[in-house]
Amino acid sequence: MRRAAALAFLALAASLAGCNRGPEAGLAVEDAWVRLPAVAGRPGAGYFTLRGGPAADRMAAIDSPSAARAELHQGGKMDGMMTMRPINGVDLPSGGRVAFAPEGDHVMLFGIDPAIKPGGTMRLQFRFRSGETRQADARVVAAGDPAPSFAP
Ligand SMILES: [Cu+2]
Repeated sequence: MRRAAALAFLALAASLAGCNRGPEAGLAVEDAWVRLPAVAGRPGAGYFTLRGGPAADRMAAIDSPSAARAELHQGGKMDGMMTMRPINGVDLPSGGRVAFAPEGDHVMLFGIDPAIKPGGTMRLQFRFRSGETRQADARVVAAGDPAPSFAP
C-alpha cells in the first residue's frame, strides 16, 4: 500500500517534470510590464520579476525589438528624490526571485517604437550570464496609469 502510494507520487513527479525542458527550465521572467513616457521620445520603463532556476545566475542584459536601446538601472530615493544609475546586471539566486518595480530597479527603454500603445504588449528579451535567454511580452500602460495587476 505504501509502495503503491510512493509509485503514484513518483509518476506524478515524473509527469510534472515532463512539462519542463532541460535543467534550467525553472528560470523565468514573470509579470512584465512597461510604462510609456509621458512625452513621446522620452524613455519608458519596464518592470518584471525574475525567477531563478536550479543554478544561480545573473541577468546580464535586456533588449527589445521595439526599442532602440535598453539599459538596466538601479533605482532608489535620496533626499526624497528618485535616483537611478546604470547597472551591468543583477544576481539571481537559485530558486530566488528578484523584482524590478517602480521606485526601484527597472529597465530604461529608449527610442520606443511609436506603434507600441497602452493596452498592447512589448517584447522584452532577457540574456543571462549562463547563456540562457528568455522573452516576455510586457503589458504596456500609459504614463499616468497604475501598474497592471497580474493573476497570482
Ligand atoms: Cu532609469
